[in-house]
Amino acid sequence: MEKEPSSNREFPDKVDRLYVNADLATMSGDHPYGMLKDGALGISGTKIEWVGHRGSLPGDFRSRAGEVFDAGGGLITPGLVDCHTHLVYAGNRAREFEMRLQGISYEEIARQGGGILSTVRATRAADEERLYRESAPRLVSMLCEGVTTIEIKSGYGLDLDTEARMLRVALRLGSEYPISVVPTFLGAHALPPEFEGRPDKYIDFVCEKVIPHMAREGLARFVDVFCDRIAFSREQAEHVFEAAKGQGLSVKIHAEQLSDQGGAQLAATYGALSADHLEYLSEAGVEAMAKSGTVAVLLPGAAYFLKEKKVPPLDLLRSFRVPMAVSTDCNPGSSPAVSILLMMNMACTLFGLTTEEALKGVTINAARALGREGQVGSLERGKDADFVIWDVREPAELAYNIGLNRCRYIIRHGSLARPQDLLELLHAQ
Ligand code: DI6
Ligand code: FE
Repeated sequence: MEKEPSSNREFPDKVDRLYVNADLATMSGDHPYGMLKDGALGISGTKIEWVGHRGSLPGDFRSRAGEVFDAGGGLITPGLVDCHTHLVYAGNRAREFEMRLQGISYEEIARQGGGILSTVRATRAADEERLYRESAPRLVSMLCEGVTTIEIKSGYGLDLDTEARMLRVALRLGSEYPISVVPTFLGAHALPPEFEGRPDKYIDFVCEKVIPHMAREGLARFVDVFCDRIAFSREQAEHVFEAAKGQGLSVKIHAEQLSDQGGAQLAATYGALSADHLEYLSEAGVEAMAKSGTVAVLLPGAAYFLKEKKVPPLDLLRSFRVPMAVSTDCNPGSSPAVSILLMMNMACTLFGLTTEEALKGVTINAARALGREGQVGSLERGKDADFVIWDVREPAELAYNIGLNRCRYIIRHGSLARPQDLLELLHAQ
């Protein structure tokens, strides 16, 4: 018999607010979804104080709760975590989409100086205010679907000033909206035109000048590298990881998206929190990730948009017990997606995840990919009061619906908002 999650703790003398009349997908313990039917959730300040069955509340719970909130018979999940985005950029690549529809490949467009470099030109030309204004609507769309933690990468500047500007905009988004932003430096995303033919020189610049600057200024928590045949080699990635390590920053990698370069294996030896994409991941790569506890971040939006036929090696990832996360990869070239719910659906239909794996992938496992599993990703006492009230009966409905957003309330650090409040905040700015 699987154990149901329970609070194992007496109801406290006082909580600020008690949420009742909801099922809780706690995503903790070994019960499917950590499901707690007819649960109750007490918060104090910015933290979860108590999680348990409504039936186990003491008789005088009403006088011990500052407020009792009726969740209307809905479902409460942890706040969703989008652990891989390139949300801050200027312009768009609709024109390249049209080219691809005419048969020109993503790699060919990149080789012709389009692709990532066309977004680099637009982003370099945008000042901080414009970058902020172009990025905020994407962020708010995500918030409206219950995302309360988001990772945002740089990588469309490829020079010190623009990379720093992107990360400042990412942090500003996190201070103006109710969302926790985790900034990642992705200087090794593409080779900027001024370093054409000299990739090693660019990597030296990233390692010697830019990474120390980002670390000093507190602009990045992680360092990421795009390791593939149209980007950087394993050796170059290793150089970047050494520099990150020297600054005390953890690493991540875009690996095995278009070909198998052994990038995930390399990243695992550096204790990477995650390796992302992974369609071409080998068994040796899976084994190395299992050993280092590296999370596999699956990005079905990119596979869909690029019409990639190869799927990540799900059976191997499962049998080696590598935690799997799911994310939007929100970016203008390969995944112009802001819907984490749609990504859950695609992870199931395109990659073969179960609906429970999909929800784990955007909660506890995504939190792990950001080293935040102690704070967010599940409904447990002591964690941040970040959760979502959905107007659904079954957690499977979240991955099942296509384009239907049943999010009613978003609670982040204890403060409650409705999707319409967040849209109003956007339009008031
Ligand atoms: N992999 C991706 O899918 C994106 N970046 C990366 O390293 C693509 C980014 C773009 O095309 O703008
Ligand atoms: Fe990406």
